Amino acid sequence: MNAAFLAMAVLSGLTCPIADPTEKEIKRVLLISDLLLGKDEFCRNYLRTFAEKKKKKDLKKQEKEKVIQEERADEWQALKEAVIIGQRVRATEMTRKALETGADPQDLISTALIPALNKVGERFEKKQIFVPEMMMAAKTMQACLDLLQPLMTQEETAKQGTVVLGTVAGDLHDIGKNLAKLLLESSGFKVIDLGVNVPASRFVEAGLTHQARVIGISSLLTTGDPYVEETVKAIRESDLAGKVKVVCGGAALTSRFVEEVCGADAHARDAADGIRKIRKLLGLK
Ligand code: B1M
Repeated sequence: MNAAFLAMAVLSGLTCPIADPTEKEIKRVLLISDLLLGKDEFCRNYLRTFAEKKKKKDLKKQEKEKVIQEERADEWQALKEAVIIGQRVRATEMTRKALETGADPQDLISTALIPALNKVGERFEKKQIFVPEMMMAAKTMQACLDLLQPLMTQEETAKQGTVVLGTVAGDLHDIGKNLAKLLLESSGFKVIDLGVNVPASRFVEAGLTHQARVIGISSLLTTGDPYVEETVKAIRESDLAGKVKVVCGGAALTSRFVEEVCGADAHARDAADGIRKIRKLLGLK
């Protein structure tokens, strides 16, 4: 009522009201009344006031986002440390909490989980930790990935074709392969997972049985290089020749070795790079 009365009073010639300046509604009415009566040249007062308001609101929002990001960075750092030292229960609880507060599973993997295992690898190389600790870290990482999997796998897979995936003979590492599987499935591929320590003949057999469009080979050990070469050769010399694309990934491999020495179609630097290259090789968008 005060605001409506004030507007009418301004219309009747009031130029200097005595009113409560902290009342937002009163301030708004005065600004708008001046504007509508042509007393606010080029609407300057009106525009300045609302621009300032918007600026303050944006600033508040930015500050809030910064606090959330800082809190998240702290939480993810703690998660990374829990994976490094193999605290499975703590790490899975943290992952669950991060998901509840809106974290993106893909971000969690690339910002916290993978860097954690890289750190474990560094410590192992420097002989600061040994195989049992490395195993505890790997199991912790896998338990976290198990929580993320249902959120990343598409209901309707196989639209883009079938990928046969496995870790080469002699190699028992499977976290990277499992991650590649997860991403492939979430990108609409059907994945036939052959597991670890897979001989060349099984890759060929599965490729034929499942009419695969792609065979993905994972290899983490430098001692696995001859097996990668052997597997690609076996595929090229089988009935799959010309029908299937071969993509290799894993810490032990380089583009030069994979593409020039082994003759595979592509080297995947990481799981996302693998998807990009598979799409390109298959001519998919
Ligand atoms: Co092992 N290990 N390990 N290990 N291990 C490495 C690989 C090592 C580099 C550690 C080091 O010394 N710094 C080293 C290899 C050195 C070398 O050969 N040059 C090593 C060694 C020596 C060993 C043992 C021999 C140790 C021993 O017993 N003395 C032994 C080997 C056993 C065997 O396989 N026969 C061994 C055992 C183990 C554990 C069992 C304890 C455990 C594995 C558990 C498991 O996988 N279930 C383990 C772990 C955890 C590691 C490290 C620390 C981490 C590996 C990992 O999971 N990385 C690793 C050090 C390191 O890599 N920094 C190490 C995270 C994963 C997400 O990355 O696998 O590279 P990655 O996968 C990526 C990409 O490469 C790509 O996408 C993934 C996601 O981005 N990718 C693909 C992988 N495959 C793909 C397939 C595709 C596409 C993309 O197809 C389409």
